[in-house]
Amino acid sequence: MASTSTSSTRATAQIGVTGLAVMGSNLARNFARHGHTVAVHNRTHARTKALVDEHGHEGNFVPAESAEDFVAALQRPRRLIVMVKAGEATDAVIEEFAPLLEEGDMIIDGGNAHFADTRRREAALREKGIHFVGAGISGGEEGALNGPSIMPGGSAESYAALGPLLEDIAAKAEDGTPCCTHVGPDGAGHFVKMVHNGIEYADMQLIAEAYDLLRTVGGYEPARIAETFRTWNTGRLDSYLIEITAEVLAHTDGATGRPFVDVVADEAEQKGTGRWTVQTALDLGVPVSGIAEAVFARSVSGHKDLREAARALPGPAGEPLSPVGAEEFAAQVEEALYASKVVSYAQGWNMIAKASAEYGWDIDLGAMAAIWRGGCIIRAAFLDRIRAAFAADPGLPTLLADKEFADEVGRAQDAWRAVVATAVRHGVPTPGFSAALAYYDALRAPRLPAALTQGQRDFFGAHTYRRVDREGSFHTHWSGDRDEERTD
Ligand code: 2AM
Repeated sequence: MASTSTSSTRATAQIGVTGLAVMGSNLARNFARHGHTVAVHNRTHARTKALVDEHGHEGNFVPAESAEDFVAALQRPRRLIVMVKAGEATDAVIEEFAPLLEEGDMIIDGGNAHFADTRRREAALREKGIHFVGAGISGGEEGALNGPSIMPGGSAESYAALGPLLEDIAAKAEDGTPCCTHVGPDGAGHFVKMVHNGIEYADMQLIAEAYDLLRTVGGYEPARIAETFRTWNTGRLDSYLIEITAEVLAHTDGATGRPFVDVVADEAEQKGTGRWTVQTALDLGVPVSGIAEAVFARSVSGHKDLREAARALPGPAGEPLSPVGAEEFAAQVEEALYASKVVSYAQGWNMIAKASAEYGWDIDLGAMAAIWRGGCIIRAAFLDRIRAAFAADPGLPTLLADKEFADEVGRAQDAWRAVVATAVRHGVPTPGFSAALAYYDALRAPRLPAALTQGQRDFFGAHTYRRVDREGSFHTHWSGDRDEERTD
């Protein structure tokens, strides 16, 4: 039951949550429902009061009006979760609480912080002996309450004291294991959360393209497409995003009686984690074309002015397929969707591997798949197979090199090519499917035209090239005798 806090508050709470908007409140309730005593605090006390008034019966809450009371309510080492809007608010809260904490205490940032901010905050607090844990939390409001996927970074020492509590409230995978693990030092947790969101963007874009093709080329109505997705959801595409897609497509708008999807403005918005993923991938030099195309596709949709200006451009006169042809086509789209999905996950995992090496995080790649099996937005049956692929070979250079995935994608390639070709013929934009297929073809190509690119670079900028038959760097005297010189 809720008790009233005073400045002589006894330290009874195992965990504290400050920032009690929906995510923070739900996380606090999740801890309380699991039998933990939770200190709760919010800049505006009314929110704290509302939480305890409405949900006090769910467990033990210790409401605190002042920062001092909040800190005093926490058992040591103190575990203080911050659930405020990422950015300046996080720094403001850290500034407020850090002076009240002691060595060994922990500040856990459960917001969607940029991993570079988390690295900065972790380093600054480490100097004061305070652990700073950037924890990615996925699953939205519902997940926060009933079991999210949690990706904590920070020191191993902090995880020893914090991990069991987080694992307690995290989602559980089908085999019962918690969807929470220590990802790695400093910003590793927020980094993988960012990539999780990037993969989510790619998944959503691929699903949207599948819908567009079924509708525009296949001639299916939204309700029929919902049925198709429901069927796909019983197979290898079994996932939360496919499941909710079917729900959205089956929904009829109450006001007009039209399919809901037809009354929504077709301009996709974004909060920024997809963009961060692509910006970071560019810095790391990792090709995440599936995620990039997804971010750009949202951007294109939002450019009303450009779309308006281009509306009169001619397109092909593609007729919808016959009913029999449409069914065959739908089966091909399932294959294209699956193969493209494997590619975008392969790219996401490459990005995690590269960052892990770059920052010395030593991330267990299979464990990331394991903790995304439940709770989070990209949860899917298929993640257990990614876990298994890395368990079989922790040094796997790409998911596409795993025998099972390689066989499956190889079997899908004819359908995949047919779908992309059909999309092009009908003038349906499929940047996700197309980019994934181009990546697949680029990786398997025995020779790439990059050799020509190198020649051009050497021609205009003397940038030099390497040869296939000899060691060293070379430059050709393009403007003179065209003799070759070794430059290293
Ligand atoms: P509030 O209720 O006092 O506005 C989401 O906005 C949550 O973050 C809310 O709980 C909000 O508190 C809190 N928040 C936003 N900015 C903050 C800041 N600078 N300091 C403390 N809490 C903040």
